[in-house]
Amino acid sequence: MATIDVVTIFPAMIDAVLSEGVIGRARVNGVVDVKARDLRDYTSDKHRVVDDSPFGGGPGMVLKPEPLFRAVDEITAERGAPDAVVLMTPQGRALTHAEVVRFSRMERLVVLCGRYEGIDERVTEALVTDEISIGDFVVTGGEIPALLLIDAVVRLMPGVVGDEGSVEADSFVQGLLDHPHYTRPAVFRGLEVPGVLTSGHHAAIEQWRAEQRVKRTRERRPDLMAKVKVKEQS
Ligand code: JEW
Repeated sequence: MATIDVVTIFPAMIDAVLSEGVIGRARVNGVVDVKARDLRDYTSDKHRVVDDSPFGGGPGMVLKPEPLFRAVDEITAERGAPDAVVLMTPQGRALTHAEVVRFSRMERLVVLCGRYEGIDERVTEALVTDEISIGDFVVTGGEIPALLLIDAVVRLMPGVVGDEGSVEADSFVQGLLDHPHYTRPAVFRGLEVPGVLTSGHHAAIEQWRAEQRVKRTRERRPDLMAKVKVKEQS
């Protein structure tokens, strides 16, 4: 079974989110063993202190190296050497589908969630293999970024997503955005479903959906449109 060990000062946040839905079911079904580890459990002082002020001065606090080193040492002793130690950080490269695929093929993953201004650089230098960000916006800590990465990674593991969520049909895999979806009733508060979808004409429906995917992608994500064209040329 694949393992993902998450080191955090808020383990309950990780457990709560990853116990629900598709990922919760994958854990129950034995596809992946996700374990949230409380960074404070790896401190050695009475007050379980995980942070300290930065050398050189400045605002905020920095996560101390010792608890993080002890956490990774213990995970390694328990599980074996990890394939990757991922640090969630705004300084990392932005997560992509290709990176998610790479992590999904790993047997043992460790994810470190930062907090405060950051973590002691010696942790990054000695332990971290991948520094990952979820994009160019500000959040309060590494837990939600870690949850987002784990959600994306676990759903690609074999047996997690069935036919109802066909992984191949995904946006970003095909390189185009999805077409619009409608369900009953055919008229809701005077708002009608496009006639082609209720025509029963399957070829026309497929053509309409293909056109909608291209139109949407061109309008909303011209950057993706450029990549699709590159793919067709190569
Ligand atoms: C991320 C780990 C730990 C953000 C994105 N944002 C931000 C930020 C923080 C502290 C100092 C400076 C900027 C908050 N923060 C994190 C943010 C990961 C931490 C503290 C993060 N991906 N990952 N976009």
